[in-house]
Amino acid sequence: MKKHLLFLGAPGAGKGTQAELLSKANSFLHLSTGELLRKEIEMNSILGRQVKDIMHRGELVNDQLVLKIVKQNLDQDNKGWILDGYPRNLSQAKSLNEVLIELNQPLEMVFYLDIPEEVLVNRLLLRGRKDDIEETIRRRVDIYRKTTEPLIQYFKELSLLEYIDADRDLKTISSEIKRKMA
Ligand code: B4P
Repeated sequence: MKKHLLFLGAPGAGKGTQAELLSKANSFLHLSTGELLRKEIEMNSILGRQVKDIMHRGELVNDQLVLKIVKQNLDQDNKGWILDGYPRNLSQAKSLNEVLIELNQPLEMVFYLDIPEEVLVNRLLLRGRKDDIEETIRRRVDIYRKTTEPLIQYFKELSLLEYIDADRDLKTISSEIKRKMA
């Protein structure tokens, strides 16, 4: 079974939802950069204060800050891990590669969760998190198209990419993911 996994997809594609199910079932570390950054905001830490406005605008947080969080969390003796929401651009993908070489834990599979834009906008409006207002959602999608989407080709060329139709119910999607990583 593959145990070093990554979830890629637009905001609202269900990366967090699927990564949580899978990490619980296998006792893997679920490393969601979005979740870790939101915790820093809740705690009103120095980092939280630095990223609060950026996240509320739907923009990407500085690469160095995110890399620090990833390193702190991956540098542990984990049974396996699932990266959710990281990397989000080519520079983050290259930094990740260097970290994983250092840890001797190569990435084994990337699940690309594909979803039409109108479906994700509706999902996020329904969820109603602080950054789930229409203007911010459109901004997040725009940044995703420009900076994150090129990673699909990047991971395809590394023969790591697995395509998932994410416009289906949760159970159908998670069964397909389990089958592919088995
Ligand atoms: P994230 O926390 O990563 O959140 P996301 O992309 O909005 O959502 P995700 O795809 O995980 O959707 P979810 O499962 O929750 O990022 C938030 C912000 O953090 C970014 O905008 C950025 O500012 C910052 N950030 C994070 N990582 C960064 C990085 N590496 N670099 C720089 N900045 C970074 O699902 C959404 C909703 O859909 C939920 O309500 C869920 O219940 C529902 N849903 C899921 N699957 C469904 C299904 N199959 N059917 C119906 N509903 C479904």
